[in-house]
Amino acid sequence: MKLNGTIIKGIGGFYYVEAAGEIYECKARGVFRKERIIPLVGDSVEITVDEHGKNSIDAINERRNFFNRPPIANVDNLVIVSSTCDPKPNLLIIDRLTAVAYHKGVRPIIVFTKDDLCSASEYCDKYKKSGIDTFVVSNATNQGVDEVVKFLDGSISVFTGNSGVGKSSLLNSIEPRFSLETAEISKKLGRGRHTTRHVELFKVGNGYIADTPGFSSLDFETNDVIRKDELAECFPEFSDYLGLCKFTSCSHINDKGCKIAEAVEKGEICQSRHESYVALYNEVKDLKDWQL
Ligand SMILES: Nc1nc2c(ncn2[C@@H]2O[C@H](COP(=O)(O)OP(=O)(O)OP(=O)(O)O)[C@@H](O)[C@H]2O)c(=O)[nH]1
Ligand SMILES: [Mg+2]
Ligand SMILES: [Zn+2]
Repeated sequence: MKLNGTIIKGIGGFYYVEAAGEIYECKARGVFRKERIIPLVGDSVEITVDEHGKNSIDAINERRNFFNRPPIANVDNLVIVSSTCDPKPNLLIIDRLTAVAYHKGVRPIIVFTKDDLCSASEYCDKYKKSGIDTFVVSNATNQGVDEVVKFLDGSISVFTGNSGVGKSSLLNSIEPRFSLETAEISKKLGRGRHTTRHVELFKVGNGYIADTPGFSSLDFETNDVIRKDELAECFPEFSDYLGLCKFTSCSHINDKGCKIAEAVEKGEICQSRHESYVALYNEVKDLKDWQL
């Protein structure tokens, strides 16, 4: 029997495909390995269901988009989860992820967790001002969780963020029957233990939400490089000023007659957002086309 479905999880060479309301354990056909195509969670696939349970993924439909980190395809919303404390937000990571999302045509959303421990208002204001949909929750009291659920309904959303920020906890707040494993922060290390070990899509309302393993700030790196001339467009709050700078070659760092630098000076653009822009720009400024 042939079916169309969605990969919801991949573990140890097996892929779990939801098709026609059932979940099928499948192996990818050898041809993918030969062509070095790695099926991703979120992939829309054609499968053959075998009487003896030897199901196979026969074809992967074209991806609308995909991320290397976390590895997932066909995403509507990249939900950047960040805790107000334990661990504190890393603004460069948040800003890198929002830029990568815009670059791929995916909507970034920021959710600040642990509002019961430390207030999220300072962070929330910063990102709302920057034109990014931002929510505040507490997984301890469930405050703010309903708004997130409503906002994400009907789409495919992916939770990403450092280890220990509360991605799995938030999914449990959304749907307690998921009972995902969560961790107490390892205070001694100053960062969370990696609790979640694989990417998995969960059905929530009329959409899906993926839990993913967190990363630690230290090993954060991305293959999703944005060229320097495309970077400013990945900061929505820059858009009103783009094209108005004195020089068309403006790098929007501290160039003479730069309208973006002026807007930062006047407090119209958040300074930390501009600092992240400069950091990301400096990472890629010397890369040659062939390195991208
Ligand atoms: N007080 C409080 N604690 C929270 C909140 N959200 C999560 N926690 C705690 O933070 C710790 C880490 O939460 P997890 O949900 O495991 O974090 P994670 O992002 O899934 O981490 P990884 O799976 O390692 O990437 C756990 O001890 C949670 O109980 C919150 O809103 N308030
Ligand atoms: Mg987790
Ligand atoms: Zn400029």
